[in-house]
Amino acid sequence: MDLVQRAREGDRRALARLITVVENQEPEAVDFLQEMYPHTGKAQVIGITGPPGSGKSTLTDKLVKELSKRGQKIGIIAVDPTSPFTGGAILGDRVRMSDLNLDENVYIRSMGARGSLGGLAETTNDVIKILDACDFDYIFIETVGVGQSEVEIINAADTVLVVMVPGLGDDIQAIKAGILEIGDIFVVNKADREGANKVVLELQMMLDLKGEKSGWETPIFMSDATESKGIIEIVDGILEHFTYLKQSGELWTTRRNKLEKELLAIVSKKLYTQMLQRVKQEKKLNEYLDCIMRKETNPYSVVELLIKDLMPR
Ligand SMILES: Nc1nc2c(ncn2[C@@H]2O[C@H](COP(=O)(O)OP(=O)(O)OP(=O)(O)O)[C@@H](O)[C@H]2O)c(=O)[nH]1
Ligand SMILES: [Mg+2]
Repeated sequence: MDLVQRAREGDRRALARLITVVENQEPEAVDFLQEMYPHTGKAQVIGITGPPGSGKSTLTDKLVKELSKRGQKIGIIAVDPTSPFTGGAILGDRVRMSDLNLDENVYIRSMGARGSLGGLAETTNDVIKILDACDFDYIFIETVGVGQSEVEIINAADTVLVVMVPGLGDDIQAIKAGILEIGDIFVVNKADREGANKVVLELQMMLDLKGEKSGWETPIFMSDATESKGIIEIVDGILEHFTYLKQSGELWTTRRNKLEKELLAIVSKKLYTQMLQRVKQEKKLNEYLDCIMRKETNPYSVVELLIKDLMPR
């Protein structure tokens, strides 16, 4: 039996190996992804984002436990775009989620930025597909929401949950408007701390100001993740959002838009690699280089020549 079949039948070691093959973009990766593709599309992908230390991991841990209790299968992808290694934050996540490792309904995978950040977003997407094809019902992605690549990663989600906390500073306006745009669900965590109600009110005001552009009324929940308070309501909210997406047809249109971007990204990567390969094999390349060195021509003219030679009529 091949790796994909074994992983789909619940073999965790096969699953881990499969993810590694895809992460490292080993030659078999494309074959595996092709084989899995027909089995994708069923899972709800949930992105969890918010400021560092707001309780994303603690909250994810509790939400996942509740879903597992309901008999669901859950995959968790912990992304750390800032760390080229599996550094401190991820280690912390591992510790906090350690008892989830023993839950047979749950699979946890950490990903650090080994290559480019764009590459991280790309492989995250592929890892989502693998988990989806292996019949995980829910896939959680946790990332600190600041830079471009984090936004890209979070774009892979059907439902984006933004975690806020009291005491981020007096001015909640300081929070980038971007986060207001991407959130489908807001959670004010650390509600045991002073100022949680104020954050809820301010968020509500900002959401009202923004106005709803779809039929989904963005809810704001409060939680004390360490004490497991408010968890059931948030889980129900997450499920409700997926139902909304399916019933309104929004799931189809947004996934189709994402597919278009993904397809174009694959095409451009492939074209780029192939064209560059051909440039490198160009017999006249050395000759051109010498000519440029002797100032008989310049890089800009040579680029034009190279591209002209490569482009099929
Ligand atoms: N008082 C209180 N503390 C909390 C709550 N939720 C999480 N914490 C604590 O806040 C700290 C950070 O929690 P994490 O879950 O690691 O936060 P995070 O957002 O995943 O952090 P990074 O991944 O490092 O950005 C930990 O010490 C938690 O125990 C809460 O509801 N109330
Ligand atoms: Mg975390």
